[in-house]
This record gives sequence, C-alpha cells and structure tokens, in this order.
Amino acid sequence: MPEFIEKSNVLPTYLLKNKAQTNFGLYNHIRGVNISNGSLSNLTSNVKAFVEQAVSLCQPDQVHICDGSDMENKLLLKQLVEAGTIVALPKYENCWLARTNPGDVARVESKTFICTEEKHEAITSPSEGVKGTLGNWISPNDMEEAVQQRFPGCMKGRTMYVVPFSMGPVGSPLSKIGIELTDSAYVVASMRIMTRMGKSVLDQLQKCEEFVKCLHSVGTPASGVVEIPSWPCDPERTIILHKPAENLIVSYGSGYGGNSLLGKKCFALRIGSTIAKREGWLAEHMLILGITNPAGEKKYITAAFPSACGKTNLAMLSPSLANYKVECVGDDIAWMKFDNNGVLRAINPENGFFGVAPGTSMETNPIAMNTVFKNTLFTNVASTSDGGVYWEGMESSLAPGVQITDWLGMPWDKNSGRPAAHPNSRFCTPASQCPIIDPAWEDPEGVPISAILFGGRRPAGVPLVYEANSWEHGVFVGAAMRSEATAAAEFRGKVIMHDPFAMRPFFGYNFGDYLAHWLSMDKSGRSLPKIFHINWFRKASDGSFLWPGYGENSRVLEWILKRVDNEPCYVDSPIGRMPTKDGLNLSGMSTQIDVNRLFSLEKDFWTEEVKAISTYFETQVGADLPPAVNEELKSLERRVAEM
Ligand code: GTP
Ligand code: SPV
Ligand code: MN
Repeated sequence: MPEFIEKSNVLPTYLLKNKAQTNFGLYNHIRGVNISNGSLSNLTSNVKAFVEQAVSLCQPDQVHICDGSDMENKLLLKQLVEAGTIVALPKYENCWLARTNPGDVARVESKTFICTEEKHEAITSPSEGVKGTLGNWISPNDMEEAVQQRFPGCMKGRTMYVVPFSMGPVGSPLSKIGIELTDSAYVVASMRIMTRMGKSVLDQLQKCEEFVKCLHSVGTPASGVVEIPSWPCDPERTIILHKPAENLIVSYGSGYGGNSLLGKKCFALRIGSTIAKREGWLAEHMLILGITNPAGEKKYITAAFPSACGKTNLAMLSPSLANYKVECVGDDIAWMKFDNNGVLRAINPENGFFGVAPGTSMETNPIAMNTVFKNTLFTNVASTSDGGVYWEGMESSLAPGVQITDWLGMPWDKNSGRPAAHPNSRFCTPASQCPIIDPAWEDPEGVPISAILFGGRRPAGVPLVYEANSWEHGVFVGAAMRSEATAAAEFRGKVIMHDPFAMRPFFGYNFGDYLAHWLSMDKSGRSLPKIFHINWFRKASDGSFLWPGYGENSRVLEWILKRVDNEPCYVDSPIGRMPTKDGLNLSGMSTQIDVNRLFSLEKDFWTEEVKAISTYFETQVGADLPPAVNEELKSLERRVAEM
C-alpha cells in the first residue's frame, strides 16, 4: 500500500476536521501550502485527507480547488497560452490547439499496471516462455516503490489542481465520482470538457462520500531537464498504476489522452470494470447510439471496436438509407446494467468526445465536423495560416492560398512526405454540441439496449456482418476479436492483434474472470441483447476496401434491427448467422459492391483463424478460460472442419 494513501486511511476523521477548522478563517492553506482558489471547507474529510497526503508527497507551490466555472476556465486557458502549451484558433469560437512533446502522443499500454495482492486477480497466467498480453500486474510493494521513485517533490514550482468530476450525470444512480489531482492545466481544461466537473460534484460528495482517487503528474525527467517547457513530461519513466482494492489511480510522466485524463480509460474502464464486477454490471469500451427506422420505431445499440476502428464514426452516422435516423448517446465508453425488468440499460459516463481527427471530414463524418469548431481543444493536429486546423481528410475544405503548419510546428505541404497531423491527433469537444445528440443521452436511468456489436479491422477473411447463435456464442465472438494495430497505442505496423472485447488495454482484472462475468449476465427474466460481429475493413486484392463504410453502414444496422425483431432474414453459416441473399438492402448504392467477396467464407482462412484463437486461448488465458467459451471454440472448430 503506498504510504501516502495508507496514512490518509488511518487518520481519524475528527483530527482532520479539527485541523481544517483551525486553518479555515485564519489562512486558507493545506499542510503549509497556499490554496489559491476554492476553500477547504467545501471538501469532505475524505477528500481533504487525500489532498493533504498528495500535497505532502508532491510538494506543489499552491493548490487550486476547481469550481468548473467559465471564469476559471478562461484563466486556465490564458495561463496555457502564456506557457506556450496552446495557441488560439481565431478562425473558430473558443477553439485551441495544443502541441505535445513528440515523445508523448498516445496511450502507453506497456507502462500500464494493475496492482493487486495476488497476481492472478489482475491477469491470466500465460504458458511458460510466452509473454502475457492481457495486462500487466504490479505488486503493492513495487507500486509503492514506483510512486516513491517518481512523486516526492514532483510538483515543486507547480500548481496542484483538485479536479472533482462525475462519470455520468451528477446524481444518477449509475454515476460515480472521482477526484483528480494534477499539475497540468491542460488536463483540467480537458477534464472540464470530458466529464461533469466542478462545484456540483463537491456538493454531491457531501451526500455520497465515495470517490475514486486519481493522482496525476506530468513529471520531470530524472536529469531535471524539461526538454520542451510548454509540454513537460517524462516519457522514460511514464507509469500508469491502478489499485482496484482502494479505488486508486496513480499516473506519472504523460500529459496525453488516456494517460492523463484519468476519468476515461483508467477510471471508466479499468477501475470501472472492477467495480462493475463487484456490483454486477458491465463497464465497456463501447459507443451507444439510437436508431429510428422509417416506421418510427427506435432502438439503441452498443458497439465495441478497438481504438481508432470506427466507434466515433458509427456513433455519429449519417444514414445513407432514406428515413433512418441515428442519434448519439456516447462514442467510447458504456456502463451497462440490467434493470429490475430485466432490460439492459446503458449510460455514457463521459461528457465529451476525445475523437481521432485524421479521416474526419464533411464526406465521412459531417456530424463530427459540425460539432468540433467551437469550444474545442485540439491536440497535435496541423494549423492553417487563417487561424484554423487541418488534418488528413480535410483537403476539400482547405481555402486556396492557405499555408499549413504541421503538428510539429514545421511548414508543411502535400509533397512533404509526412502527415500534417499526427495519426493519433484528437479533438476534445463537448458532447452537448453534437447536432444529433440523443434526447435521452443524460437520462439517469440509461437507455435500453437491443443489440451489442463487436468488430475490428480485418483486411482478410472476415465477412461484413454475422450474428452470434446465442449469448454464449456472442461472448466467444467477443473473446476471439482480432484487429489490425492503429496509431492510438504504441504499436507499430499493420499486425493483426488479438483484442478481446476491444478491452485488451483496459481490463481491470483477470480476463478469464471477465469472461465468466459476461457469461453470468444470462439469468432468467432478462432480455439479453443479440450479439453481432461486423467488419467494415475487408479489402479486395488490390488493397481497396470492399465496403464503402461510413453512412452506408446504415444498411448493416438495418439488417441488425430486423434480426432484433426476429425477422427470418438470415442463413446459418459455420461462423454464425449471415444475411440471406436479399437480406441486406443494397439498393441505390452508388458504388458496385462485390457481395460474394464481401461475405465469402474460406475454409483455409477459418481453419487458420480457429488455430490462432485456440493458441491464443491456450497460451494467454489457459486454465482461466471458462469451459463454456472453450466449448464454443470446439464447436466452431467442428463446423469449420465440415465446411
Ligand atoms: P478511439 O477514440 O481511439 O477509441 O477510436 P474510434 O473507435 O472512435 O475510431 P474512429 O471512429 O475515430 O475511427 C478511426 C478511423 O477509422 C477514422 O480515421 C476513420 O477514417 C476510420 N473509419 C471509421 N469508420 C470507417 C468505415 O466505416 N470505413 C472505413 N474504411 N474507415 C472507417
Ligand atoms: C482510445 O485509444 O481508445 C481512445 C483515446 O479513446 S485515449 O483516451 O487516449 O485512450
Ligand atoms: Mn477509445
């Protein structure tokens, strides 16, 4: 147990209260450090204790308790401009561009750890000589050591911000609260967009004491030399630690995305999945959308695709099919729980979109384009001489004569031979600005889910869509997911990686137990959503996509909705249920579709696929694999053998 947390847990409450009372009114400080904004008296004793311990450890120059107000935000943005961290984008209203240290541009899965007493609680046991890929474990002692090697004095000369935030609408029975302590004003400004942040959360904490402790520092390299003062970080010693037993997250060395906006992957997925396991619900890397058919019937679906594989795009779909309407509830994370009527209900715990910029365009995602040009913090995109932004895909909206500066701050043109925007550059924008935000997106009860989609980038072999035969088969399909690596993580090259449930980087506990938890959802009296697998990314022999994707994906959603209504528009195949010959509506498509290739199932491919899944289960999951999932594998193997 890290010493600074242990202390906070053993300090008697009356002592803390007395201390605060002595301080308050005379001078507003905590452990001798001045509080530059906010008042200690607004913090519950638990929060106060957490802040005190972190102040002792990190030794900031001052403490700023965030209230989430406009004025506070303006002040922070001004400071960020003065520090050179962001620049204004005068072409738009209240938009800003941050350029990071080029060594700090994505999540770092290899430096992310789950801390439990027993290794087996956190991760599966790979076979001898095999490197585990389903998460990293750290012992409590090693975590303590990692903290002590990095955090003492790490905020000297800096401000520690106290960021109270709610994942989910403040006060919803499905929501959870966190307190992030950070030395990055960029993180504060981003958290204000991505979560409900500020005073209302402190008020809510007076009613429910529980919160997830999040400690974050961008750090300083061991040499003491900050290479790029506008973006301090310490890539060499970056580490992201999670201790589920204490609802504790400690992150050091990176200011980027999922490494530093601790409400997102660290809380809503890793710690969230452990809370969900305990409380009997699901915390998943899934978008949530509502779709209304021409008859006016509305259903909600969720979909899990790995990072940079199309969640934001699907969540904001503009259907090419006439008289269909898609509305967005969330683009990255779903918290789902069966209600008393046996209906699975989902909330989006986030308040904004941290979306991949490159590839977003008026042609592919006009809804996102109509969302992001006000009140948005861009990171690592290119900028234009008329005060705007630019990235790959925006070619058609570029005004003539405009000069481009790339994400590194260098002059750029299309002959530069490198991308203008970093492939993992992002927009951070309020969800409420999305023109198709669902009317129920903040419903405290969540929206009812009819279907769950799994998918990934599969250039070969995997058809456009198929349906699982049962809940167990669906859990197997999720467990067997694979996808081509993207720039959202530190991996290089186009290798096909296993990414079960699109959660490989985000499991908070043993993957075998996670599968068992999914299987346990199948209880009598519940209406289980149907499960599907989709692949927008199958390629022809010339390397082009066989399916145009984006708005045309509405055709696949239509088939899925028909299947949810039990229409007999499917045929059985060895891998699951596929659309009948005229089951998928392809009428009026502008491009010629090679339907046969798009849906073809090849015995050789699937024999290899079964082998790969089997090896993966054996070497990575081993004895932790629930028998029901293994049986699904065996019956797929038999069906493929008979192909
Ligand atoms: P994270 O935010 O990292 O979790 O990513 P995401 O799953 O939300 O991915 P996103 O929707 O941002 O898509 C990533 C990239 O996939 C974009 O650059 C798109 O161009 C591309 N993409 C999305 N949908 C489609 C599609 O239907 N077809 C094709 N070919 N590409 C797509
Ligand atoms: C992802 O990688 O899945 C993201 C971006 O959504 S980050 O918040 O950096 O994890
Ligand atoms: Mn994501």
